[in-house]
Amino acid sequence: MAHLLVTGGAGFIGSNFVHHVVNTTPHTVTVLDALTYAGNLRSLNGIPADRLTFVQGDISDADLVDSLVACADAVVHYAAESHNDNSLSNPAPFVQTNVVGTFTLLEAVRRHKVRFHHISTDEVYGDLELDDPAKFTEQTPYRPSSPYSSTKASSDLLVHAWVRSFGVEATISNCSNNYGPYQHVEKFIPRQITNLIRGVRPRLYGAGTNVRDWIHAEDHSAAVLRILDAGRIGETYLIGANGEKSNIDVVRLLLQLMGRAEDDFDHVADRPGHDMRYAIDATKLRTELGWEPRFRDLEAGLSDTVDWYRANEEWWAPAKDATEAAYAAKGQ
Ligand code: NAD
Ligand code: TDX
Repeated sequence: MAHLLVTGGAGFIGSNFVHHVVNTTPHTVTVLDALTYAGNLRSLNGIPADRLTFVQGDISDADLVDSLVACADAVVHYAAESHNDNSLSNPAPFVQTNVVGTFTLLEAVRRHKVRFHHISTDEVYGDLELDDPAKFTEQTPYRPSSPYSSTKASSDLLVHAWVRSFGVEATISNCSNNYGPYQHVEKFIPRQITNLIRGVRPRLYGAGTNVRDWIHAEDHSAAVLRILDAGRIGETYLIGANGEKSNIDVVRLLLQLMGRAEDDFDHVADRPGHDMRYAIDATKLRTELGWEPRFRDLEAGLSDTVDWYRANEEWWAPAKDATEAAYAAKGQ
């Protein structure tokens, strides 16, 4: 049994990870989360009090971080500003949280010699052409496009440097696009599902031919736990489940699952600098650590996700109007 410090554990993927840890291991967890607009304490409902301690605070608060890291056996670092669109309108919090916050955590794990796992994204590798047979591997050069992905790339480079220069015991994972319960309504899939629940047409950026490589958050969590247990220090592992699909096909699938005509959506203004395609080759994770995804059928996974948003309107409704007002102001 171990005690994990999970940063960003009130966010989408962090909260899924905390549920996964509590359900599948004897570990106890402290969540450190600033509860920004993206954090939601209700995402941790149902977790027994003897397994979870919640601390509201900022990962850039060096004294607070030091005191929490001192009591942990391992840190799993999810906290970030995570939305590309927000990083285009206001990049400052992305630099602060994603770069300075990660630096603050690295200094604490260095002082206390605590195992560190850094959660990152496939977006650090830039994008691929639609007709390129290649996928991202651990050897793909960094080429981030947006303020968001460039700050995530910066944080990855800090982790590598702290491993090599100071002997910090860290691993990194770069995962593709996640879907599942507890995802904020600003993101593509929950935005369209909650629009459809409210009778509003889905909004597709540009032509909608951009491809994302979808993985269920539960599969991401299992992979992270596996890397924490058996990953080699200093190594990067790519996480993906062969879930490539164009945005327009995802929207058509959601329309079909929710009983609407498949052309019942609108094209809106494209995202500036919009990455065309992401695709992960997860061979290293599969062969070295024996991880395999459980959710292999995107349609079934999306159907479960639609059911979750239908059953949990009180979770997402408070954020919906403000999120849509901000999109409307940008013509999206
Ligand atoms: P999210 O926006 O849903 O959650 C982020 C959480 O971090 C929120 O609870 C927020 O309150 C917290 N937070 C933000 N700033 C903080 C700060 N300064 N101090 C403490 N807490 C702070 O994000 P997500 O989609 O769950 O992403 C989690 C991590 O996974 C991020 O590091 C992201 O880069 C990475 N990732 C996400 C995806 C994806 O598809 N969403 C894919 C690959 C990697
Ligand atoms: O309304 C929309 N319409 C639309 O067409 C929204 C919100 C998005 N899109 C498009 C843009 C992208 O091509 O859908 C795709 C997915 O968009 P997002 O959900 O914003 O995700 P993305 O930009 O791909 O980044 C996500 O995956 C990688 C996460 O938000 C990141 O945190 C993660 O690192």
